[in-house]
Amino acid sequence: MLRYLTAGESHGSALLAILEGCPANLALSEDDINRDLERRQQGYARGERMQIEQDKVEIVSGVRNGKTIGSPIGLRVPNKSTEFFNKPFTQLRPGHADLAGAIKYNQKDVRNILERASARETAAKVAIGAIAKKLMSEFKINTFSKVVQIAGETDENNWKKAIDKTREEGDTLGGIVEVQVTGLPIGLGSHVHWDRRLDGWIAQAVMAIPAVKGVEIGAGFAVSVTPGSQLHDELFFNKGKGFFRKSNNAGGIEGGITNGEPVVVRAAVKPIATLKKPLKSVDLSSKKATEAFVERSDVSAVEPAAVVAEAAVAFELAKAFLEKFGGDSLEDIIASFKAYQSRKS
Ligand code: EPS
Repeated sequence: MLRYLTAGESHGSALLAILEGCPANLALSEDDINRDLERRQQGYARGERMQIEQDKVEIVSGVRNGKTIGSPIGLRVPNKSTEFFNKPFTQLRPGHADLAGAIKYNQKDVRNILERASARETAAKVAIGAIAKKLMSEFKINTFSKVVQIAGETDENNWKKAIDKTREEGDTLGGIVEVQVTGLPIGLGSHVHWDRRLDGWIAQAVMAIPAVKGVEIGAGFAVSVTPGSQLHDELFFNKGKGFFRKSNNAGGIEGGITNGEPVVVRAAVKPIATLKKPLKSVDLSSKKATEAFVERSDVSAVEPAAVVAEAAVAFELAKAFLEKFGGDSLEDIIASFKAYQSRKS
């Protein structure tokens, strides 16, 4: 089974990730991963931290002579900015993990919660997702993402204006991102049991990205107001194409299984909780009214969230792909995939 763990604090020495279950003989370089790390750092609403960091991965294990060898792949992304690591604070930030985390883990210094709750962790997730994407690209399965809107603005020029204004005001903004995966075979995931449904895996993975408050697949919440006659994607068949549809309201998944259409996932991302113009709050130590803690932050996490959601979805699809066609080497998987393709139609 494909699985991963991440470790590391936002201002600690580095972020770490281990990917276990990746087959042998996949060509993999640090550049394959660095491309996505660089994309995650981009964004008009990014703040000062991204001027400091230049995220670059070190592949510590699992790759030899440019190819995976089947052993766990260890990754390390060093942090350049570590100066806040020893700066304690107690003025809880509404919207962040501060209060719940400090109570749960019995911490007097909220820094012990902030450091791991920070969306900096998503650099490790993106590194893992880049490997999942590389594996799937061997089978012509490709993953894309985009920003759908920021603060309700669907036009890039308009959302940039909104970001400028919001930066001035010391406020933050949310929005919606979309991920699409093309080239998928019919048959990833399963209808037979709740914890094998692929839409369930995707929803969990995307909802677990910091700041995500809603996940939609295909028509999403619009299914509640669309009659069945307009919602369900009618089936067609011809010899060249095989089975096909003229619409994709199901978002590529029916009965928890890929149906051969692109998988389409959207996520609603809330505004970042650290505001330059702080909200009313309470001090964890004195219990007195205070303003929330202010630290350097971005105006919006929506642009990087698109790249992070892409990684999260790619990982879940690679996991489902290996469950269906899995083998210890890339050659075994290619043989299994070809055999399945040849009996499909
Ligand atoms: C982030 C690094 C962080 C923030 C942001 C994400 O750096 P710093 O806290 O040093 O400015 O820019 O953190 C959050 C959005 C958050 O919720 O904590 C990154 O690398 O993406």
